[in-house]
Amino acid sequence: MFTLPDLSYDYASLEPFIDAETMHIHHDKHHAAYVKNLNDALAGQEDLLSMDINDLLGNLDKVPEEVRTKVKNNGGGHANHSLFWEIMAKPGVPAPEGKLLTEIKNSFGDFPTFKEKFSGAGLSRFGSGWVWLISSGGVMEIMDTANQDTPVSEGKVPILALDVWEHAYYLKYKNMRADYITAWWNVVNWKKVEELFTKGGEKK
Ligand code: MN3
Repeated sequence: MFTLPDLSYDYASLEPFIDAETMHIHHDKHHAAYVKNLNDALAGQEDLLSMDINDLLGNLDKVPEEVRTKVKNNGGGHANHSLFWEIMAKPGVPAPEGKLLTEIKNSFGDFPTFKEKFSGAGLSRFGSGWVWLISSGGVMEIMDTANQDTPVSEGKVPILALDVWEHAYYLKYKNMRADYITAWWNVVNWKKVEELFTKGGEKK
């Protein structure tokens, strides 16, 4: 069985940038529903239910065809949100430094340019989806995906994730996705991003 992870901070911790009510609905309703639907789709298939979610998404060919789309969508929703909660924290985490900053500079020129490109990808993503900073074996790229599609399915290592579904921001920001993205940078947990970079995304 897949389970909904608790947040490692209070629902109100990301205020004023992301409001507590949005966090409650997003985590307790949306993410919980992805977990429930994923478990329902795989009911009785203990071998699949006991897999690591990222391994499952990287091996969708093991999933019976009749539930594959459901597993891709809801499993993606589970994995994507699990990462999203972790790469956010109470405002005030210092900007990246060290190897992570060096790699961002090597890949995008400088830190402000990286932020601009990442934000731009979030703004231009049509409809629902995600923006990612990928770092696989030292190669950094920004990508965006539709719906709950995840770069993990392509064997890539995401180290930063931004949810641009309307449910992530509509209560507070209405249709102003740009304002949400600008605010979101204040709650990025660069410590966690650095950890993910060091663990799987660093140049070998
Ligand atoms: Mn979401």
